[in-house]
Amino acid sequence: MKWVLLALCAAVTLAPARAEDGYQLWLRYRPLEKQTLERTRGTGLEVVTAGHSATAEVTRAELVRGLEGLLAHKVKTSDHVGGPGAVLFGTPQDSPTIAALNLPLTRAGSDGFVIKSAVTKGRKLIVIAGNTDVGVLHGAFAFLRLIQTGRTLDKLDIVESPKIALRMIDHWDNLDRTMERGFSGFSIFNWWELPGHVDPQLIDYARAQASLGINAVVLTNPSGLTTAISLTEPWLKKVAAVADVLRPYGIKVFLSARFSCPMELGGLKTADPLDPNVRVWWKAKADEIYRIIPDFGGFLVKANSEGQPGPQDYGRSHADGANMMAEALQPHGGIVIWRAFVYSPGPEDRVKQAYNEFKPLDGQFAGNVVIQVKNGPLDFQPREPFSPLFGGLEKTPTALELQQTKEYLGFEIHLVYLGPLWQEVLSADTFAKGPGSTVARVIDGEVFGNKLSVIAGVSNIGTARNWSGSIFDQANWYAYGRLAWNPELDAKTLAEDWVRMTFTGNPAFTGPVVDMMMGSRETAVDYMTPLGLAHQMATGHHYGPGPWVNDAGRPDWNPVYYNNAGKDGIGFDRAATGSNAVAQYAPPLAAIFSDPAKTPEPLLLWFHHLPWDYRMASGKTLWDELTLHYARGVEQVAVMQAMWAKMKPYVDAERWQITADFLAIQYGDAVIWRDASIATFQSLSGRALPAGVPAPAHDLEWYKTQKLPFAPGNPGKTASPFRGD
Ligand code: BDP
Repeated sequence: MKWVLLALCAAVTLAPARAEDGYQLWLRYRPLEKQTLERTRGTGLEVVTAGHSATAEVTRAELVRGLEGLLAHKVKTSDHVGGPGAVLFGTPQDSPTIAALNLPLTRAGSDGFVIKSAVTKGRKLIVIAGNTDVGVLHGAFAFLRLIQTGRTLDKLDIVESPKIALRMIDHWDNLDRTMERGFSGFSIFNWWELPGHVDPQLIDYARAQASLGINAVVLTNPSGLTTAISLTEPWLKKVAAVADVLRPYGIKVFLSARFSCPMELGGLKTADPLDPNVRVWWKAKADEIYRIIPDFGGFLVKANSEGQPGPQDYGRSHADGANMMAEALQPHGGIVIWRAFVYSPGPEDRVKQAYNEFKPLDGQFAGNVVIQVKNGPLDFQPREPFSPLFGGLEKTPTALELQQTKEYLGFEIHLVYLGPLWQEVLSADTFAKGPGSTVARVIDGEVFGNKLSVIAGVSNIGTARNWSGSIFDQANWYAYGRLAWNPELDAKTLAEDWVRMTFTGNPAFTGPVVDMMMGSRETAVDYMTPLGLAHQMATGHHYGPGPWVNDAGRPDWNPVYYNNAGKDGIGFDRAATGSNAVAQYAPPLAAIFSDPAKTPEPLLLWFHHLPWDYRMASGKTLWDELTLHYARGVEQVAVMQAMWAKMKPYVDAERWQITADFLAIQYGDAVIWRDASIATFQSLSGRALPAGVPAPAHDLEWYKTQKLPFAPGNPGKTASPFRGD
């Protein structure tokens, strides 16, 4: 017995404390592969700084941790350069050595950095400098990334500054720690224990965010009743404890603000923004917040959308509401981020509503208000055109809202790398001020000369050990952060960097895996909503298909409303013959989108209702093309599975397995998407399937009666974090 016990103990101690489970994200800092290690010999022997701020401390800790891990040697720390091979970091204010180097720091701004190979007193060193400690921290992470991705470290000469001032992550986290549309466990903000205890995971959270240059987070869900409580004093103290952890990493906190707070918290009879008592209430609330959190960022507001209270309840406009809050925050330097995600039942094409409500208010918003617009005019679909509010609002800064949590793209299960989707939006040309007025240049303030520039990503972060629910969803967090820093970066380069840092630099792995990632979004579009179809997800849960769903309670905004399929054809007519949504775009684009022959095929059915026999560019009929897209989507998931099977030797067991399991589920789901969609549309078109498209496994009636995995439930939307209830 004794021996058995001893043997068991030995087995336990021999086993690694934790296998690779994804917790370390892209900051694993595993030793470099041998050849690369050779190239870095003599670098990073000591980490030197004269700075003593909290930010300088975390920068030093990160550099030591990163260099020791990657270069597999001990790293000394010091406040002066003691020998060759040092990494010196800091600001010119703190370090005379850095000041003497005359670095091009003006180009680094307040958040950016310079990384430069230099020689002082005959010693070679690498300098990471910035105008602020936070800029230096960003530089330190960028430097570690250079090493992690195998770049050469000779003759470094890099100057970077972010193109967008506020690079935010929006948490849709409820105060009970459930997450709206969250698929990665519970909220990492443990409000119950705060402020008495701060979970150390928050430090790793801050490190990960800072490694991307994220500098603002909204901690609370803009939807939902609980947000009023978050503006009470006890809660603000909890928020202050989170802010204290994030501050050294250069991250400010924001909160969602419920418009009716003056009634719910202040006992007022109204929340009318023009009522003097309401204005006084908000001012007092802002003063209180800033007493507790002096560097508070401001409010995110969802008003008069999906049942949320707002100024229209009192016959006032979005501008009246936003400006009232802006007035309260303004003396403290805070801003209001007002969401443009609004729609209400009515005969108007839903995708036109946000533009219709906000365009007439352009010019009426206070200087510290930003209008936050989802990338497309509908709702985070696998594909939709960019929202015409980008380019449409000329006197009001627009913030771009992207969604990392894959509400409409298979939750945490389906492997979909969103880099290409975001790049498509950012590089889309609004033509607002002639060609080249891309969405990226609109939101960074260039096109209209806006002072405020904001980008926001709806978080996919939760308590899941791997943070995002799946390993590959970490890539969406990563790519978002890098694009927020520089919206002109290339999605493929970002995928390559992420793969190298997260797994390995072995080209036998990186090549196929990056290819898989790059194709994965189009694959999902193919099996879910090809050729410009949108919102074919069953009402409510947004996971599986329901192209036939036309539930009586909601006569619009359901899959049938969007596909508009009938015996005559399929698609939503948004040209002048239909809803004329095309007219919300600049004339050159409106002309393209008005004509089916000119509309890019990936957006064809978004803008046009066309007969099943419409001739596509390929010469095939629309029906044949549509069904071939569905079939191709499924085939591509099989290709992804086969490729991943071959990658087993290069990946640790745990991370390989979860990905393989999820791909297998994705395959089954893709088959259901294809078959349910084809069964639905075939019942209307009456056409035969082209060669290469398998007949659906069941008839339409069967799909209609299935409960799982695509039952109308509401995971993530309701209080339950569990799928399918
Ligand atoms: C939709 C989600 C819903 C959100 C809403 C929003 O389905 O849960 O509350 O967006 O952005 O995509 O406010």
